Amino acid sequence: MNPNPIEELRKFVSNDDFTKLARIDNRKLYSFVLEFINLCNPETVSVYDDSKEDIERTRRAAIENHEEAKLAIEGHTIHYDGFHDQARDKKNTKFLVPPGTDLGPELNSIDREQGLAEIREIMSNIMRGHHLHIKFFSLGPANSPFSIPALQLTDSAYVAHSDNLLYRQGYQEFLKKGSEARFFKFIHSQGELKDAVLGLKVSKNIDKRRIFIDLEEETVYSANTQYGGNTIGLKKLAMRLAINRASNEKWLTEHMLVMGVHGPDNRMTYFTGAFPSMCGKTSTAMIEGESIVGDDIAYLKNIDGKTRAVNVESGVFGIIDGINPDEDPIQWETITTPGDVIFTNQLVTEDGKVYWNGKPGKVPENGVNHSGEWYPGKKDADGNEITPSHKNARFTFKIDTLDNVSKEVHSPEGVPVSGVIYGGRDSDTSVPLKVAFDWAHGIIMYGACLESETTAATLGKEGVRVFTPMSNLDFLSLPIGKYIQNNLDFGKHSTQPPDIFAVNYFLRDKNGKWLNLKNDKKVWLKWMELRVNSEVDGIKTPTGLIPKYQDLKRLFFELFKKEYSMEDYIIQFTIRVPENLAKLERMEKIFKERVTDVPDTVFRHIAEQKARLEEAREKSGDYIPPVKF
Ligand code: SPV
Ligand code: MN
Repeated sequence: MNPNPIEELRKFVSNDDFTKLARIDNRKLYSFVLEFINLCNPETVSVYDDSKEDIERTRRAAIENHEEAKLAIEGHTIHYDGFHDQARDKKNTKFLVPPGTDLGPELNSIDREQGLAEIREIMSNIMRGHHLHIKFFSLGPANSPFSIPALQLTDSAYVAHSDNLLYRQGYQEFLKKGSEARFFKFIHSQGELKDAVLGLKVSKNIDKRRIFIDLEEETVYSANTQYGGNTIGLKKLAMRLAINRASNEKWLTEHMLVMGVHGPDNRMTYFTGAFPSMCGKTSTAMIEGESIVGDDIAYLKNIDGKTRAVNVESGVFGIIDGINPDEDPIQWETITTPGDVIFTNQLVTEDGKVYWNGKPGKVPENGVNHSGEWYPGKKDADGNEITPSHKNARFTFKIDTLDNVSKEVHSPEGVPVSGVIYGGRDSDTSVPLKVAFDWAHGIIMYGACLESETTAATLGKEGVRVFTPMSNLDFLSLPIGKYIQNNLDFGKHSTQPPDIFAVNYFLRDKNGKWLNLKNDKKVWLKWMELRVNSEVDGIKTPTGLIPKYQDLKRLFFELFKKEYSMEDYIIQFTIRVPENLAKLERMEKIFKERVTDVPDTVFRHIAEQKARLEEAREKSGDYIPPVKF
């Protein structure tokens, strides 16, 4: 270690920036920054504090550095990721594990020394000719027992700009905490660049794309990529570090929305909800009429016996596909009015307008997108049609710009959690809505046994049913069995653990027809709100309690003036015994073969659910309508 790292840093930065660094009393920070300046060899370096000027400086840099181009609407910009860099790269995302550590077969890992050598070689001189941005953030609200300080080093002004929209500034937190700060560290480089459209540049050496996570040092390395899920340190990279830290400290880091649902007489009830990517998490969190606290990542703690949650973020990196003013009025408003919004991987026409798949209006005849010059019918090298925008094309904006943001969004104490929701993409098994018998039943049957069909949010084939406990498998940094045990234990430390619900927005009939409309989830949320306040009963089925027809009928009418028919209720809420049994078989096999340290109660709950289903089948057959229970 350099004996005097702060003095050494003087050579690389302006006087002002030097002062910013030196005011933070943290030698570990100086050493980290110096180490990576020496390794990556940037041409210039800037240090940013929380000031408006510095935030504006980053925004300008993204445009001047050809990482974002201005669009017709004031404040809007477009950024492109390379054609093969449009989603999280699971294959090249690895944990660096010391000898003797085994994260289990489902988690991707590499020997720590070997991984460090590989990433150091890739990152050696990687920032030659680039500008390095050094930025300070807080994961979670400032001055909060939940929050974690984080340091981001990146040579991408787009990443830095995204960080500014998505996270709370943390320079003041670093000043305050000084040498006590236990901060996460992120080091990212786009690597060598090549020309794309609109004068923008994209990462060239995709074969050398790596995201390596060092739990021991709480550091994540990301190289030769631009896509936000691979690069924005505080997002999914920090989430993996936080899951590990939470496990050591007995709290939870979850892939969850946080929202307030309005009940009768101005009652506000808070829920968290875990859904895999592209399965309705953001659209649930932003639903009209309710209050959004967060849409992607939550920290949950039991404080004085009460479960509370914060949104780790302060912005939204949301999917744009299909967004329209009728079904998504709140998001539509934000992305069509002037303000600080980054669009990624949409079609841009000559007049500087963006077009995305499913946007109302005519599909433009031409324009540019992530594939270059675009025209209708354009195909990729495998003969697949390239749509105007990528399915995983996104927008980024500050959460405060939403009309329905909760007033608790920055509350340092977080919000009290009354219900936890699990949801996946399931075309044929689970009913649209049910509530667990108790915490352990919910954690195991709805959380740990969650399956979902793959989407464009990760590279690879879509529509394949995969196991994703708590919608969190992509981000787990500890053995799955231990993570499930942590969740089971968490409920024991709450004097009144939240009720656990499962929703399924993707159920289809035998002919493949969707059984629900996108906005039916509004009804499900209202029912959950009543349920946690003991104002509606459920019907006991082998897989949990389901709503009564009368209650849903009333809610559909109150919300939409719609007559919800008994026929619809029956087809949606019929318990599909063969599919449920098949799922339990799959789960048993997965837990036996692919998961280590599975708590015994998991097998017990599976066996009990199986027995309940078999007994019901004896009595009422394979497909059991709710009226039979
Ligand atoms: C997700 O895929 O779950 C996202 C976007 O929220 S990403 O940043 O890619 O993780
Ligand atoms: Mn997510």
